[in-house]
Amino acid sequence: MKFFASIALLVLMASSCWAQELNARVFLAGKSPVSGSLNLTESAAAGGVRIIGRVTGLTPGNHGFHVHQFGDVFTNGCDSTGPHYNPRKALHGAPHDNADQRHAGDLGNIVADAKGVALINLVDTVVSLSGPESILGRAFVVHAAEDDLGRVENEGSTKTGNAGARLACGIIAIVP
Ligand SMILES: *[C@@H]1O[C@H](CO)[C@@H](O)[C@H](O)[C@H]1NC(C)=O
Ligand SMILES: [Cu+2]
Ligand SMILES: [Zn+2]
Repeated sequence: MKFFASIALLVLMASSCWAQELNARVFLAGKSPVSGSLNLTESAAAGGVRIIGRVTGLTPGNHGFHVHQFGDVFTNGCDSTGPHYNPRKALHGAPHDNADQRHAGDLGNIVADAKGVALINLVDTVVSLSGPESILGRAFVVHAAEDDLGRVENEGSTKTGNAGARLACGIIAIVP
């Protein structure tokens, strides 16, 4: 009996370890009326990081949505968060491009409705909340213009997707 009990305990411990989730939260704000929040969960079950969020105060349509390199929203607001987070020295791309053909931070566009509200619910398989390419402590940025996903023939497209001004941003923080 004791033997089976300890096996059961081991299995329980192992499965709670595998089932471990990592959570993070982001509050988006800036000099514009745009604001919002994001909840991030990394789990094996999701196959990556699920991002659930709501952003308000946008103009209707597509807005570039990225993880930028630094969580520095202090020096000069969203402008001091640096370039798109790019640990693999890739060109700018789309979320569905493979990991070596996009910036890790390239999450494409969020879409605002006629009232300027964008609801986000996506899973990304490139960003992570753990390991050497973790995005914790970096920042999300929401842009004024549409991200062209690196598909247009100009220099801006391969760097930023021509997504324009940074309307709101927020540091990616660990939560329970
Ligand atoms: C994020 O999670 C918090 C806490 O559970 C919840 O109150 C909030 O509504 C969530 N945000 C979104 C955008 O779903
Ligand atoms: Cu950006
Ligand atoms: Zn990029």
